[in-house]
Amino acid sequence: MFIKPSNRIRESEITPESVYRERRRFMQLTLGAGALAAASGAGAKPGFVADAGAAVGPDWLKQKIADAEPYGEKVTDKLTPYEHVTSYNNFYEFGYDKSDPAKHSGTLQPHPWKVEIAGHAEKTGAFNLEDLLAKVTLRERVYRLRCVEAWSMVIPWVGFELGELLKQFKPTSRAKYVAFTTLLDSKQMPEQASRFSTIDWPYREGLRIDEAMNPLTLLAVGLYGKPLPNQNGAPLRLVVPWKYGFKSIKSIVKIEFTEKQPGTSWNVRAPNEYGFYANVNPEVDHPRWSQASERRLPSGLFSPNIIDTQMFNGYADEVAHLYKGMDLRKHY
Ligand SMILES: Nc1nc2c(c(=O)[nH]1)N[C@H]1C(S)=C(S)[C@@H](COP(=O)(O)O)O[C@H]1N2
Ligand SMILES: [Mo]
Repeated sequence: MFIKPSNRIRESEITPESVYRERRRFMQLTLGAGALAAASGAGAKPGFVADAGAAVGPDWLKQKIADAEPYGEKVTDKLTPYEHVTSYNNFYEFGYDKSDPAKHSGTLQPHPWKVEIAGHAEKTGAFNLEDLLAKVTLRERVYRLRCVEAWSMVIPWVGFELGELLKQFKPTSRAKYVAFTTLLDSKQMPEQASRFSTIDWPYREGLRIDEAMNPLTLLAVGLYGKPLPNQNGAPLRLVVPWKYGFKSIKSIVKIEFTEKQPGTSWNVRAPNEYGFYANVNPEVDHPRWSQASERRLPSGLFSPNIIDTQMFNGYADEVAHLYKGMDLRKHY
């Protein structure tokens, strides 16, 4: 199928500076696509895992993602190249090394996909991904992603505001939190069958309802203008850019409105190390390492690219009000 290029910028909105940035961004997108082609073709670079099956999806989804227009964030950070975003991952359902998800996630079958909406809402049920996406606006949004392990990336996601979806189900006044669950299926996610697993599967995450409704909170279906590769959480994953990466749960099959704070995988496993809130905070260290700085990828032995970590990962203007009066040392 022919995927028509989208009209990514309106003439009326542009200034010379934004024209430049837009063009540069578009070139980066094109480079990303080139890297993908190289990786899946015969001439894949040695040392780079050819992510077989990465960024494939049905035509309707490819078209929708290609048509998504930029939201227009003022993120000036350099984008992390596609091959790093898709080969350096945390997705423990496929193994514990950063390279495992790209190598082993070919067993995941992201299409077709259903998501169950449950709990305290007027409307609940199981919905096809395609039907859910028919009612939302996809945008490209460039966000920093800061892992609790003190590395970070800058990723051009394609997704929609979680709040836009949640409102359609009319949550009741008892809906104080939103809980998310990843697929549970050891045939598709082999590490779930391992006797040495550190996590009680399925992977779970949660947000307070006001965090879930914040316009920054995204459900992503793509990156670099293409459907999400399996290793990045195909076909649907959360992105909460002011929180540590483990909150951004992948391959979601269930979204539930709850009255009580839900259990979340890392918090349940090591509550003294990983909090429910997990807001990026350079002043509150992890018990075993500092959170004051981070390694921005790509980073190498001779150019480690260490930068200061920002409060709320640089999104304080948008989200600090959510935590007014809270002790962020206690609620880490
Ligand atoms: N289901 C699931 N979601 C997950 C994880 C995981 O192991 N399983 N890892 C988390 C962590 S620790 C991070 S840093 C991000 C990494 O996302 P990325 O690989 O797309 O960069 O995914 C998060 N979502
Ligand atoms: Mo992480």
